[in-house]
Amino acid sequence: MPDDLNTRKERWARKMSGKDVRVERSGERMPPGQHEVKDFPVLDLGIKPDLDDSNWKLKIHGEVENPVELNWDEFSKLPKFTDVCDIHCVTTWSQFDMKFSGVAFFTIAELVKPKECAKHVIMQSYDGYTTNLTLDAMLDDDVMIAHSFEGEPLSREHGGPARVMVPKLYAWKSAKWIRELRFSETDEPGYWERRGYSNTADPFTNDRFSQKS
Ligand SMILES: Nc1nc2c(c(=O)[nH]1)N[C@H]1C(S)=C(S)[C@@H](COP(=O)(O)O)O[C@H]1N2
Ligand SMILES: [Mo]
Repeated sequence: MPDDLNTRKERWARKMSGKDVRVERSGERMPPGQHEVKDFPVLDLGIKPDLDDSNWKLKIHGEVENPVELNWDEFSKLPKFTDVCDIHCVTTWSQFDMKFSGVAFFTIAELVKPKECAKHVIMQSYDGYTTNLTLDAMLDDDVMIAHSFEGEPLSREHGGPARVMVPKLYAWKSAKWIRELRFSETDEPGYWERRGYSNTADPFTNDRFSQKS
């Protein structure tokens, strides 16, 4: 199902050229069991961390050659791109044509240089939330650390100053108020993954819950 890394890298390079490019997919646009909304609902654990340019930091570490801790200034200087994506929440709402700008996860990976053994990325947020994905899923060309939505700085309720966006998967994989990205050899289920939600979270295969009984 996923394209090979070179194909994604080529698409990513095109995105970095400055045009707004829609996330590419084929087939039906609305995943099974979803309905369309227009009001960008807010969903989280109820804690909305008070962060701004002065106290936000992003630590990127684990199985990498070059671990870094970026402050806002350093993060802001990384190359950015804009993408238009659809968002699918497991609670059945989907919203189309959401325009986010941010730093591609590809750019982050090139900066820290994952070791050969790195296979998973564990995301940790300022509100205590965690979620996990394979490095392969994170290296899709549309995955970004987003800092703006529709041309405005990302609001606090939607995870500002910066959140992960993984548009092709259910939105619980898109950690708001991102604090740490840890590259790992082994998988580590996050907050919802430990509570029965799917590890892979693909809306198009109705992949909502863990298969384990
Ligand atoms: N830090 C953090 N990120 C989070 C969550 C959370 O509780 N804390 N909730 C997740 C869930 S379940 C969803 S559906 C999306 C919702 O993002 P939104 O509030 O911007 O719509 O954020 C995800 N990221
Ligand atoms: Mo959610």
